Amino acid sequence: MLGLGAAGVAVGASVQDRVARTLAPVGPIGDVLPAAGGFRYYSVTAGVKRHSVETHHVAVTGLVGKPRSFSMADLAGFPQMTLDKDFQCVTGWRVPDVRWVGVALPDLLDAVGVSAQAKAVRFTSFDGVYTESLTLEQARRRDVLVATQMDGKPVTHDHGGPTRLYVAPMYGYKSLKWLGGIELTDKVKPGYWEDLGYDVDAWVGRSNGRDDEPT
Ligand SMILES: Nc1nc2c(c(=O)[nH]1)N[C@H]1C(S)=C(S)[C@@H](COP(=O)(O)O)O[C@H]1N2
Ligand SMILES: [Mo]
Repeated sequence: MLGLGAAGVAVGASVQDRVARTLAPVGPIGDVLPAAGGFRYYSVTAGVKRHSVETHHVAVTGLVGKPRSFSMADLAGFPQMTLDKDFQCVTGWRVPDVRWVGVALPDLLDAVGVSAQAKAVRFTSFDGVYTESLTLEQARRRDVLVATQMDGKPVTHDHGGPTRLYVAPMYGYKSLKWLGGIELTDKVKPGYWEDLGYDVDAWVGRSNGRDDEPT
């Protein structure tokens, strides 16, 4: 493991990034040393179209009282939640202390009214391919955000802007980029990587999911 880490530093981040983009994520491989540098940019699709902040919307549909589509201005009208947290990919890299700002998902859910039959939430990306899921209980955590800012700036296109999901207590693959749709469902529909074998419950470390939830 030390050898791997040292090699990564020696060949330089750019080569390592290219390899990571090509090969990873390949599956949960336990804990390897965090690589030098920050985020990798991951996308399972090529050429994701850009959404402008003027026209972008996040639609909340499914088992809700009143489906609604939220513009960036609508989202800005909600209380804004700030979280300073490490971002960790299951393939081993981690970025310490990233600042995320956005709308706590439970506040959006309350705005549309969740039906009694709803048990889970399905998230869709406007890349047309990537999906994610949470149980309704997980989705009601206040450290699950529809994130609009990252480290003091609007979330960039490459990081999944204008809106990306940020699931603080779970591995990075839960934090779906280019968030376009939030659908309330009667059961969990496993997401893109989960269909390929990743855990549906993606808690980082030994978190039981309740220990450090902010209020
Ligand atoms: N739409 C979409 N969201 C995604 C992914 C992806 O390929 N497509 N990769 C996931 C994984 S595995 C990780 S670790 C993070 C990486 O976020 P970043 O590209 O901003 O570094 O995005 C997650 N969300
Ligand atoms: Mo990841």
